[in-house]
Amino acid sequence: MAPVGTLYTVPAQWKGKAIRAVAALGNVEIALPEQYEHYVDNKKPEFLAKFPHGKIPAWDGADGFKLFESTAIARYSECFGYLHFGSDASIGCMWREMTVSIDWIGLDWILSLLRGMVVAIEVEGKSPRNGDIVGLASLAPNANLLGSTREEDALVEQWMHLAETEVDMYTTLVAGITSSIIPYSKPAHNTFLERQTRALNTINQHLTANTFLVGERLTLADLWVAVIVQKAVGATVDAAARASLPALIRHLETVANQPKVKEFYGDIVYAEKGLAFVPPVKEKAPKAEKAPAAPKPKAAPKPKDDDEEEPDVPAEPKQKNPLDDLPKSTLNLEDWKRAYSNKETRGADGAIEWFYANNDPVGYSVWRVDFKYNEELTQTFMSANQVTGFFNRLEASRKYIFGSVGVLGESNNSVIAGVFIARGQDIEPVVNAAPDWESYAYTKLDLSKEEDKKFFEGALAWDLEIDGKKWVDGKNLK
Ligand SMILES: N[C@@H](CCC(=O)N[C@@H](CS)C(=O)NCC(=O)O)C(=O)O
Repeated sequence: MAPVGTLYTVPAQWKGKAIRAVAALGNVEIALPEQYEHYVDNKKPEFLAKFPHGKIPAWDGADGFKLFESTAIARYSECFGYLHFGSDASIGCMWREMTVSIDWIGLDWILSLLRGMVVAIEVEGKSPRNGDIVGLASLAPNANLLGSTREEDALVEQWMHLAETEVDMYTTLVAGITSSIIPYSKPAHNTFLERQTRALNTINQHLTANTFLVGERLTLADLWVAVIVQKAVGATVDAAARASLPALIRHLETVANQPKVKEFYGDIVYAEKGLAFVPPVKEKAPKAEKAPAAPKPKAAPKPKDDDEEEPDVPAEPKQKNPLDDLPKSTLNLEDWKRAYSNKETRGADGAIEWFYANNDPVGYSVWRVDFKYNEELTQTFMSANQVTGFFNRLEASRKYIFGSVGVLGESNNSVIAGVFIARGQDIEPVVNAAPDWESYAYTKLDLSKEEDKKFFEGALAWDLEIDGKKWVDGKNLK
């Protein structure tokens, strides 16, 4: 059977995995885009024309139907089918207790469908005629993942919504504040964990008396809750928290290890310790003695006692940046950023070639960047978020710097590394706009040395390898 459509997702996307498992359970073939680069292709006009929100997962049906929002796609992928009169008007998915192998159906059936009362129908051996009511109730007829009744369907929605809004949202928020994408606040961190725990307890309690969330068999609620819990156990639901959630963990193991599900969910990675905020390393010497530094958008968050509230520090007044007083450079960093964005990275007439032809090694320096605390990294997507946070905090230096930094390795065994091209010969005035700049080590690269050149090019091309660890996700500061 030809694919029923294309699902825009990336392999690491949790909810994309769940949608793919739903399709697999229904023996429905869906395609993935031949080429899709996240944060690049989803910003292109042709993607936005189809999916104006510009996010994935996104569904592009072979029949032309477009859909975004993961829960909507998951529900739809459970039916991935449609009913239509003649060849047009679609009715949509429905509750069913049937193994449908319908070629042709009649009006009575459609009416019962509209009442949500469909029961098994088998009308075989007849071809639809022009103008007949033709039903393709489900391309995944055996999955029955929305339950068998209207009530079960509502219960599926209940658990999915709870997991989305009261579990997953807090995993995301905790990841955001601990990686400083959102300013850290201990009380907020505690509140997020408390709220998440409350929802997890509710699910755990239900699963203490029930194998599955709805009825006696696997539904979309199980797949959705499991994928959200799988993400959470690698981030916020650590060993201590899991100890009081045995039924939830048993459920996760059961669901994620179903053969057609495991193919997408992969191994479950359990974090021993939940995500924690790593405060920027403290200055040892007073900074007043140093050369004037780039202005900071905000004062660095002070390391604080556990119970202390985050101080609301006003931004410092703008000063002239001493980097502007450096002799004029022949390298225009904006031109480089454009070349990097628009050209292939490697090869003839590529961005790397452009850089070597236009580099000004006096006006700019090239640096290797390494995160100092790689042993604290857990899930690779969180490390990638950390890089985004670091780049966001370098905003005040954007016109003096270009960055290509990535996560290499796998969850619980990864490093953050990459390169910066920075104005001048000293990295500190360029990067100290970010309060956590000292959490990274900077080594000047000498592009006349083969080894340094290889590192530089690998980081630009996102194919760098360090000690056998391959590049899995990258971010650019442009
Ligand atoms: N509420 C959406 C969230 C989807 C979402 O945030 N997708 C992210 C990737 S995980 C995305 O596409 N981001 C692209 C962007 O922000 O430009 C859903 O559940 O589908």
